[in-house]
Amino acid sequence: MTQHSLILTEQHGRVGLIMLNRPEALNALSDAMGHEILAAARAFDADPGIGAMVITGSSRAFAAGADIKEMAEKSSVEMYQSNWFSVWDELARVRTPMIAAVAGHALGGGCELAMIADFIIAADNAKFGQPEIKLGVIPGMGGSQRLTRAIGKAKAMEMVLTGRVMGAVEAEQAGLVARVVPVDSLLEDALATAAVIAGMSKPVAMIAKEAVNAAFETTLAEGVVRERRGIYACFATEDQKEGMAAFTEKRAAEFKHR
Ligand code: CO8
Repeated sequence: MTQHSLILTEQHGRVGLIMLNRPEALNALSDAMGHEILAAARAFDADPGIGAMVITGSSRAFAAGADIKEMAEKSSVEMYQSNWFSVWDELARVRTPMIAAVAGHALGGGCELAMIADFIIAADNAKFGQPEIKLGVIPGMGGSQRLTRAIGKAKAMEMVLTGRVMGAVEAEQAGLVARVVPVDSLLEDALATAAVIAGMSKPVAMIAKEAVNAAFETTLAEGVVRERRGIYACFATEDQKEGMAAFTEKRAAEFKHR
């Protein structure tokens, strides 16, 4: 385990784990914490020995939002000039698959951080919400966009306009989370799921992530073109040859790039 000032990181085989570690503030996401998370994610991304990542908080709070106390007195000009929150755009560009393992509060920036990850596994006590409107602001880390794409306009609009919090079961039914698991087995489950991904070819997993993400950013026709380019690129890897040879030879694939 490596202790940073606001996060902890660990390596579990080929899985990189990032744990938010600011319990006294329910993991409120300060600017410094954002930079630590980005640096850790980039280090795992650049490491060929890491094939997937998990980001998690505590059983009480994944993250209760961006740090309200840090932002409260900021001016609009300061935010513009420092490009406040752009660190989160950089995190969304990390190419290694990332799972958010969410227990407890995932509010405001916490919900947005979970949605920046590639998918969410939620504990049964998870609570998702975009309560910014109660503070006189709106989501600022992509929440109005990612939540709407994840659960549709009706529910997203209701949550963003009222600040209503959604429990884990509703979040799964709405398509915000992939799966709900008991809080005590959340991390184990997320690490096991990440290990499955990390057992695949890393470049192929990156191409797959890029293809699914294209569905959020482009038209269907453009997305299909990107997918097609992605699969042609797979055929340039040794791992495609190995994966298909292993199938024919009725054995497990031994991917080179994992
Ligand atoms: N920021 C800073 N500190 C926080 C935050 C936060 N988001 N959330 C909790 N804390 C702190 C509390 O202030 C408290 O500290 P202290 O003991 O020093 O008073 C400590 O964490 C524990 O919190 P509570 O005592 O409130 O714990 P409860 O169990 O009673 O309540 C809640 C838990 C319901 C989660 C409550 O803490 C809460 O409502 N937190 C705020 C949730 C929220 O509004 N989040 C959205 C924040 S705004 C945002 O994320 C995006 C803003 C976009 C701006 C765009 C700019 C470009």
